[in-house]
Amino acid sequence: MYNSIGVGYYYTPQWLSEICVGGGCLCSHTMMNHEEIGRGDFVLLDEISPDSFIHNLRIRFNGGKFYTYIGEVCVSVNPYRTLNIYGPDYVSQYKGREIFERPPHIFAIGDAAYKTMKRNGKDTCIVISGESGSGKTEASKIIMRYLAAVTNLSGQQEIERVKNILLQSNAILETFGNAKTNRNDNSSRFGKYMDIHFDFKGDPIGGHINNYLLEKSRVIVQQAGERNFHSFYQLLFGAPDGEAAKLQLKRDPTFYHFLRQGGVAKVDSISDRTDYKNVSSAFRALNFDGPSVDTIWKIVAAVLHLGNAEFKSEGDKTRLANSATLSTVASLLCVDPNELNRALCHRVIAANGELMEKGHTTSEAVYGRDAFAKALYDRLFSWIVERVNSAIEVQRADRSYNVPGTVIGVLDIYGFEIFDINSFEQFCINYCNEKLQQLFIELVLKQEQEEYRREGIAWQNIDYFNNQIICDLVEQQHKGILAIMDEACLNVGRVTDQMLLEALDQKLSQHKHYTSRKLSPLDKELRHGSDFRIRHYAGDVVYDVGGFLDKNKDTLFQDFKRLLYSSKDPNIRHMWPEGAQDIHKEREQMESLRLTTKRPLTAGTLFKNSMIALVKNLTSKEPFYVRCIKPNDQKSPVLFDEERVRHQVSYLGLIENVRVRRAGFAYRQSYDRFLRRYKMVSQYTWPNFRGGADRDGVRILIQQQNFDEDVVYGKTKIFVRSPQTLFMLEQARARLIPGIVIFLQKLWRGSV
Ligand code: AD9
Ligand code: MG
Repeated sequence: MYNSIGVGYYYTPQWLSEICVGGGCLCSHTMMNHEEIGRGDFVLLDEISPDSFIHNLRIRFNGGKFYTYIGEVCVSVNPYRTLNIYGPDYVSQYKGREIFERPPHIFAIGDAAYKTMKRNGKDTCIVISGESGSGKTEASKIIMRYLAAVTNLSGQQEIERVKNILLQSNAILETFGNAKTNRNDNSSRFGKYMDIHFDFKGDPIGGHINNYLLEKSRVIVQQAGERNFHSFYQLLFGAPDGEAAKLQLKRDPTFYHFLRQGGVAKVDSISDRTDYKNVSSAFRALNFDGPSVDTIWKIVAAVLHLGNAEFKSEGDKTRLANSATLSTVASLLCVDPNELNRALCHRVIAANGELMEKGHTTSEAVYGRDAFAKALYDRLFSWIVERVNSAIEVQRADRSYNVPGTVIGVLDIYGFEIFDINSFEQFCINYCNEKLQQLFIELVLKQEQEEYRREGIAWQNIDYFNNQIICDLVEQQHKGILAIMDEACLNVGRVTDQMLLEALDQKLSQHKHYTSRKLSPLDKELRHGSDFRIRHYAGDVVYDVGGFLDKNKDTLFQDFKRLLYSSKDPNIRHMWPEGAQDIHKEREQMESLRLTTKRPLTAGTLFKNSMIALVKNLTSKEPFYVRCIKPNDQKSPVLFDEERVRHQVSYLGLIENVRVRRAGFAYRQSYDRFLRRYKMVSQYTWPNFRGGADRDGVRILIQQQNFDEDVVYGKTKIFVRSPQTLFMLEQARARLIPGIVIFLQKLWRGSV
């Protein structure tokens, strides 16, 4: 049964249809008789077009089927309702099975990543992408729960403990790093990459989290309809009375300036009280000691109080208008109130070779207060991640863990987003999504096709949009937006955001993916003189350049750092080690920095470097993909907004993915490895093939098994079209292994 597409074709072997027709369907997602719920693999569509793709997705969505494959890529549509498909009964259906054996499910991707890691002894990773609210974080948690459910068959207590803390770490990170946005009630406002380490038996023994750029501006301002980070509301609504009194908190969120901006405090889908309880128990599970938990909530409360600090000018001086706030914040941060007052109203500067105190204007003081609040929360978040990491790290003390293990990485990062006003944070988030799309293109679309060419396999090229041009627009050395921004930051004080925009216009006016108001005055979408637009792979986004330089430079007056280092709370001191620096030494250092023109790296450059490192890390592992789709903007379980879905399918490159996959091969392996794994299935290759090169051995083995039609021989590798062939080889191997083991045992005992 050949389905001809260009030069390549996709093959469904006869035996598979026979099994299905005979009932007991092993491969329900691949077969025609499941018409009522569409095709479980887009590769099997009669015609590949956006219309047929959307049609299939819609049928499946309406029929309650939210997962569909493109080969081994899982397309997941957010169901926006609780599904009964993640329990132990489902775990047992997917455990150890091949992807195509069961109907499409995200468990199968988790299992494939796990099985591949174990089988090949190679690190794997699961890259989950899709726009904001499409279901990435939920998918990552489902995968983690699945991996927990299928491991530790021997029931070791320590492994159970590790699994529990890995799962509970999510509650902590979401409390401090997630928030309600207009796109998602539980939106990740930081990027998360988690490595789960496994021992040689395949049991989880620890993990490590890398966090990426928290959207800290949310601490001080939220757009209409949005909230601050969940932590603030959990504390206000969930803390017991005694705790709230100790932190001098009023339960009313509208009392706090930093919680008033978005106009919402309660979210229907969220119970802050319950979440406070959950995060408290997660703290216990991860062994956060009492004083550490106290520090955490004290900082959260201090940020709230700090937001209410107001300033007034008296003559040429600026003073705090509400001294009660000052003493509350000082007591929560365990610092001297006079020193806090000084740091809020003045800063130490070097002038004419002398150090002197300079009073702030009221607007400088408000700016300083906000920067202080953002930095406090940001450092707290990083410190929490550090603590989580020390709780989940692999315990090297145990000898058995010294055996080099393997890793499954799970990437759940903030999705592509467009708001009414998009700032530096959206710019970074969307750039991050460009990088992930580029990785997908590289690995799934480009390398795949290049490999066919390299191996001398006949191939008809499939076109796709390569977003490298947009990655370059942002990250290219000297010419990219980040470089232009960094150059402007060298002259901060003299260069304004408006001047930055002019520099961008000047250098990027010819770029196809960049426009600004000045370059295109009649463009209605660019409403303000401070707007510029990037034509992203996932759509056009208009950014407001206001605040870009400041956020990129990301400095905090040294006075605050010194203040926090003087805290009597050792945890706070630990968070601010650079505050220890002697003020005179710091001046010298500043001077030498000025002379050598070396500057601390900007937020944008740090983010870029972390993205490059992330991509390098993912490239070193065998990737599995979950591509998440948001069915509508109303969070409705019944609405399939065709236009919204069509747009996502298009920019995710899913149609091209189906084309490459359908015309291609499900599996490839070098001849020597292939032969080593399957040589036992043929008497000509077992125990060793002596009749020529590995390639000849593979050819004989394949011919003998009657798989000739399903494979192509490349220069160094064999290419197998359908996963079913591989499945049958695996089964044959599994059937023979016990006999071989018995034979070897007898051989050792000398009884043969
Ligand atoms: V963002 O980029 O962090 O803003 P995500 O992570 O893509 O976004 P998330 O996983 O948070 O989206 O999903 C959004 C909401 O959709 C969840 O809070 C759930 O209410 C809903 N959702 C997503 N996936 C599922 C699911 N498999 N089952 C039930 C789901 N509900
Ligand atoms: Mg998320």
